[in-house]
Amino acid sequence: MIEYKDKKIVIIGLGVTGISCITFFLERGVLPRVMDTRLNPPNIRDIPKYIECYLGGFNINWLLQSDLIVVSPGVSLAHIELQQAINKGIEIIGDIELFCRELNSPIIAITGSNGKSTVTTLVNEMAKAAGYQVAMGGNIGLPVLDLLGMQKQQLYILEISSFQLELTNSLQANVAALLNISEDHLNRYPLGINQYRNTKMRIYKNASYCVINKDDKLAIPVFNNKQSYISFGMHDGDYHFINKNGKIYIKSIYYDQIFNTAEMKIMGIHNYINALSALAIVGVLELPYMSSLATLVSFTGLKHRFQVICQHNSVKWINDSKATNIKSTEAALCSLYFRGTLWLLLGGDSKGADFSSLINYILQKKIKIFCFGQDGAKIAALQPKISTYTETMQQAVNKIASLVRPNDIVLLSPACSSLDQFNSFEHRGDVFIKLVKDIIKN
Ligand code: UMA
Ligand code: ADP
Repeated sequence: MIEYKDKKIVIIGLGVTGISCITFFLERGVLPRVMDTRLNPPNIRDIPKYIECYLGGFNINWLLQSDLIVVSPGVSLAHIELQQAINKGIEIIGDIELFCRELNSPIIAITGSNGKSTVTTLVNEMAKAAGYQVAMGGNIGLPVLDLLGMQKQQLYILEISSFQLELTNSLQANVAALLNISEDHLNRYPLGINQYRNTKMRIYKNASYCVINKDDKLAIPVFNNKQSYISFGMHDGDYHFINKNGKIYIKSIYYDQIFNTAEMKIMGIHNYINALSALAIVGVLELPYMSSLATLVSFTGLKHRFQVICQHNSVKWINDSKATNIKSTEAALCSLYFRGTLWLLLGGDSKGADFSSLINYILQKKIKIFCFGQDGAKIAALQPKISTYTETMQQAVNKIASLVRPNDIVLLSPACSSLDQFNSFEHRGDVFIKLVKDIIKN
């Protein structure tokens, strides 16, 4: 455990991470200074009056006078003021690093471009079903430092984003998994996908067991000779699929049983792959296999991930607001069979992604797109014949409602971050659900 007393500490960002960091230091008798580049950050009223706050930018003097800077994941290290602090040799870390320095219990660490929250939750449920006392946190929503305030657990299951990995050096996961790599967050990684990939790879550094995706070359690490690995993949890998009588079964090289994916409530090949990776992760812990398979059957999925809201007048409305990059939207499109027209809502902050491949895929299918938000016009301009631009998602939904016919599907799977017009992907999904409910009431 590290002693922080007598250190000058600055916390940047007043979101949930910043608040958890303030609590962490106050509990250790340290009074941090905090700053946020927004003039009116959401949690400002929760900050005790005796804590010095600087709002609306960076206070370079505070930064350069500090011994340690704790940065929230949403804040890029590329800011010139943070670069100045790095050049002066001041240590800059994130909340996961603080957590790892405090904890000496086993950690399962999960990252990837897509499927993190689904797999993290599945692993958590499987471990609980097997009788483990577990805690789950990280990028999934509950800041990891909040887990320290709870009763000590046998196992910590952490979802970790690339932003958090950038600020973490001491993670020594017992089991680490990089589920997949596809283009995302390129606005934060100006050198391209390799810069993003290298950040994600940090999850494997010092891990005892590496769980690897045999289908994704970009996600396979170079191992050191102290590490063991276990794999999953559609056709190859310790956990894989077999096709039998037109059905997809899960097979492990360690067990005789095969498991019919049709027994799962979550749909789509991407979710069957998520099931493979969750089984591979808990395979390292040697959890009872039948109990983990039972969890796969009972798991109903997470809100805002490809969830059918309702079927009304033979039109299906689906909320996939958590699809914040192109690959996740492609996964949704690959999971749908439809006889009528698919109306796809795309848009928001594209984070610098190139939408050409998605639009080419869409062109081959009977899909009409409605684009909204900050990058909506840019996306719609790629194929104007099949695209309509509206300023807001609300306008798009109302237009679509007047056009749908029986057997159509309306899918919100925006391939973009929500923060240009909403507080979060949950907020965007909840607004969509309310709009749909209002439409079917009238
Ligand atoms: N802020 C600045 N300057 C900036 C950016 C942000 O001062 O340039 C301030 C904001 O004004 C705000 C605070 O920082 O007051 C927000 O901090 P934050 O953006 O780091 O967000 P938190 O509320 O602390 O939530 C973070 C993660 N957010 C991001 O990585 C953007 C949450 O993941 C995570 O659940 C939470 O920590 C707990 O670990 C969200 C996310 O979108 C869901 N993650 C990305 C993703 O999944 O794709 C990586
Ligand atoms: P993350 O936490 O990485 O964002 P989620 O499990 O929350 O992952 O899912 C986010 C989005 O990605 C949803 O739209 C979901 O349908 C889709 N998705 C889930 N798993 C995968 C996968 N393995 N490959 C591609 N897309 C996926």
